Amino acid sequence: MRIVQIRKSRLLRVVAGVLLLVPLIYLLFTHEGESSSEPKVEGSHFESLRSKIRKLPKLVSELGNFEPKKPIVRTGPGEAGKAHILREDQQNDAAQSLSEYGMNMACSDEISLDRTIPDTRLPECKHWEYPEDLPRTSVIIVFHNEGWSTLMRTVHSVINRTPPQFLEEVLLVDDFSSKEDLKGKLEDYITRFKGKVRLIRNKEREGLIRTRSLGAKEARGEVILFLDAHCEVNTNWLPPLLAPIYRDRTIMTVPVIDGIDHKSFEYRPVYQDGHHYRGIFEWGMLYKENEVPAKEANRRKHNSEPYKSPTHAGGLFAIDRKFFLSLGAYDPGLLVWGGENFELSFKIWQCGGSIEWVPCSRVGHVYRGFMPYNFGKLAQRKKGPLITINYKRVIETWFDDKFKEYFYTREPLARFLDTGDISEQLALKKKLKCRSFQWYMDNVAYDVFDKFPELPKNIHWGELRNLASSTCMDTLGHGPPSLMGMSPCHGYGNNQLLRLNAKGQLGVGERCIEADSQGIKLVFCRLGTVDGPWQYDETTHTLFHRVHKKCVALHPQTTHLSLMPCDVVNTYHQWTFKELQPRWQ
Ligand code: UD2
Ligand code: MN
Repeated sequence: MRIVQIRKSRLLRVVAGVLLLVPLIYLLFTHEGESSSEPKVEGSHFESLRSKIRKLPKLVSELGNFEPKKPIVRTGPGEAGKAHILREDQQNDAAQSLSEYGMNMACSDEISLDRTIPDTRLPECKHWEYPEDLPRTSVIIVFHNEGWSTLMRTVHSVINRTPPQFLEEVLLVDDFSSKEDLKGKLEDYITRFKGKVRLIRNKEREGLIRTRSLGAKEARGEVILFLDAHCEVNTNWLPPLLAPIYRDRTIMTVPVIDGIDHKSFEYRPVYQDGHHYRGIFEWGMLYKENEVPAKEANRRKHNSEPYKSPTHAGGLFAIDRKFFLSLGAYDPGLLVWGGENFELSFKIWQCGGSIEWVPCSRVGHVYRGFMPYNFGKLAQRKKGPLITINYKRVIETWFDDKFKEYFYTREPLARFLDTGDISEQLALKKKLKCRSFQWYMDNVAYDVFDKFPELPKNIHWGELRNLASSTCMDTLGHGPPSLMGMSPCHGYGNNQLLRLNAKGQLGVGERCIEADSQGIKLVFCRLGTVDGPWQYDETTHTLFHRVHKKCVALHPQTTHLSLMPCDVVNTYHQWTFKELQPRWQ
């Protein structure tokens, strides 16, 4: 229904435009390409940022106008994006650097900063012709104690694979790194780029979120484009990201991310060939991806065209600088790391913009094994897990009450967290006349419910204590699939925080507890359902499995759990839920 309405109103506007600007008919009807965007919010604050007269990209039979004329062939370690395997006698250095940086810097250091990588795009991508007058761009790279060669390979790849007329600058923003080689040596090194690469430094640790906002303010380009400090941009990556923004300044664009192995630096796609994914979330605000729904995929004429996405992973995207700043950049109350991707996504969509993922733009990113840095002083000032505080700030600002409840159902302890003052965020939302979260769910993120349905309330939550042993059921820190175990009840934390919902699902974090002949197991929850087999009886204190018709029992003198024929007077079959207190109070 809504789509039809939108199309109609668009048609009216096009007709009006044609009458007023007859010479533009030629442009409107001779340029095949990205299907034009639907108006997001009628009469929105940002209407003036949309252009109806721009040239659109066009699919041509010859090579596209910004394609390299012939491929560069090089030989050496890691060339063509191949894995580079170190010798036995280098393994100590490799292990040491892996623990310091979360990636194998000993390996990266042996690979050329100008190495070649495979072109992972759909073949069709080589045949798009883009406007010649795209906006100039500041590529902003914020970093905190990153490895030298990965940081510089990011810069080299941008310089090597970007049409210079669109590259205003590469802006490096140092978030108070302490590593020696990121000091004077870095300043000397970038002089070779003759002013194209600029470096600014924070006077204290700000975290990546504030550092990006600072970079945006400092940038000189019309468009700003963020990259993590361990990326390699792929062939002809920039024009496809700029084309939608050029047409409509309220579109934020996101490249498709390839993986660079953190141990071998092999470059490889993470998505199955030809399949398109987009960013969504689950109700605990963990970032998830979903295959693009047919409704969205079919809206386009060509499979290599951009498609709309509810959200994005966070690291890599392009946006009109003034548009970003008019949205208040990132909420300055978000600390260090996490949740900013949702804040920006909700804000963009609800306040009249949109997000498009661009299959013809590919950028490699090193996914680290673990986070090598701590959160510094900023984290110590805050009580409670900082990332969850960020999530709470975001949902308290952008969710409607009904949706806030889903978050608190999934993260019961978050209710106790102090988000700080969000009145300025709420004022901005009002000022920009932003739409409700319900609107966003209905029109943009409609596929979230397919995977993560509305959450029924928790009937019980907290630690699950066995009456015989007085110990608690515990994930023991293992991931799924694994057996649940028992350990001393510690009254806080996530490993013992269980939730039994009104439909019988027993959850721990984003995971679920099920049972089979081997025992009581931690498993991946079945997507698309919030139902489960469990029933807790408050008088007998038993936890009953409705399918197997048995009860959860602890084996005496062990930590082994299994389903047994129910014995309501046996304390090994008896359990109590007790709500937890947050550790930070
Ligand atoms: C992902 C995003 C990342 C960011 C984060 C959530 C991708 C590929 N990456 O985590 O960009 O959105 O989710 O917030 O989508 N940094 C600082 N100061 C700090 C900490 C980090 O400048 O205090 C820099 C860091 O050097 C890097 C960038 O911020 O260049 C992102 O950090 P990350 O690579 O550790 O984050 P990642 O990829 O795990
Ligand atoms: Mn990263």
